[in-house]
Amino acid sequence: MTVLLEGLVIAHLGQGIAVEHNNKIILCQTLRRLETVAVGDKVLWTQSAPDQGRIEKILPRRSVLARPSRNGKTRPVAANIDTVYVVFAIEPYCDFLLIDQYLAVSESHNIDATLVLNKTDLAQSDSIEKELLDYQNLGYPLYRVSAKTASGLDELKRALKDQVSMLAGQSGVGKSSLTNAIIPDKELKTNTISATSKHGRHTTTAATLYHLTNGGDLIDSPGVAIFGLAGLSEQQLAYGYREFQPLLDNCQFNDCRHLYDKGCAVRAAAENGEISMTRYQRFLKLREKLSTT
Ligand SMILES: Nc1nc2c(ncn2[C@@H]2O[C@H](COP(=O)(O)OP(=O)(O)O)[C@@H](O)[C@H]2O)c(=O)[nH]1
Ligand SMILES: [Mg+2]
Ligand SMILES: [Zn+2]
Repeated sequence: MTVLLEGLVIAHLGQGIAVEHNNKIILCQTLRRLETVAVGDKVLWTQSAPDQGRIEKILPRRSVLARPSRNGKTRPVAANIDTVYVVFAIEPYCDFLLIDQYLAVSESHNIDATLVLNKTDLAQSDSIEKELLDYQNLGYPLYRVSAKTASGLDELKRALKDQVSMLAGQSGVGKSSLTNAIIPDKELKTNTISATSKHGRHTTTAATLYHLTNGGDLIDSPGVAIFGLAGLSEQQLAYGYREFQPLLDNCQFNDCRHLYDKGCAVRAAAENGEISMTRYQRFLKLREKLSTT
């Protein structure tokens, strides 16, 4: 009789999938009929040889982020994420349109989102504070940190405890610096995973799940376009602006685009100051971007 064991997918390797079970890493293959396994997936597997196995089943996911693949399809990359930490900084510059995009994608995938302002050791600008207050009023937590001086990092680490998290943000804001500060033994762990795969190497461009010292997991996924707008519908984008949610039913028409539509409750709320006008204007920009992706 084959015994089904439970495991956690921590990385894709050249020769298979790294599944963690009882603190050991098992190199697994998947059944052909199985849908694509993502890092963070809980799976059932059977042993085929010492430290080798076959994934038989993917257990139900709390959440999943996918990247676009061929033929307009998507490919799951990271599963069971609880919170996305949207990292931004005064330098290169605060891209609030991109921040909104990350927040909207997270919201529409039922993943919590938290803001992380990095590089607080540099001179800050007052002009961004009003935007930040708007986000906080919407219930998004904000952490102010510096990967360089370690300021604020203890608070951030406490927030990462006991959940599965991922960092997101444009290039240059300090995601790698923060990841290295949060996971000081990252290289060692990566090498351990690589050692599992005798033939193929573990590519650092692939998503990898790391356990944090004080509990909780961080999925590191460099260069993966899982926060793109592709795959998001207009309705999902509107829903992704969480302040729109209670208004959406009040629009006069069911198929309201929240543009210049007659009786649009969202536009009205932005015009009379009930919701942030700058957020609404960025929604319109993202909406336009949607139609061209
Ligand atoms: N002044 C300052 N620079 C930082 C900080 N964190 C990262 N950097 C610098 O910002 C640049 C980009 O950092 P990196 O971690 O590679 O960003 P990533 O592209 O988001 O992974 C590097 O030159 C880092 O040294 C910080 O807290 N303060
Ligand atoms: Mg990086
Ligand atoms: Zn509307």
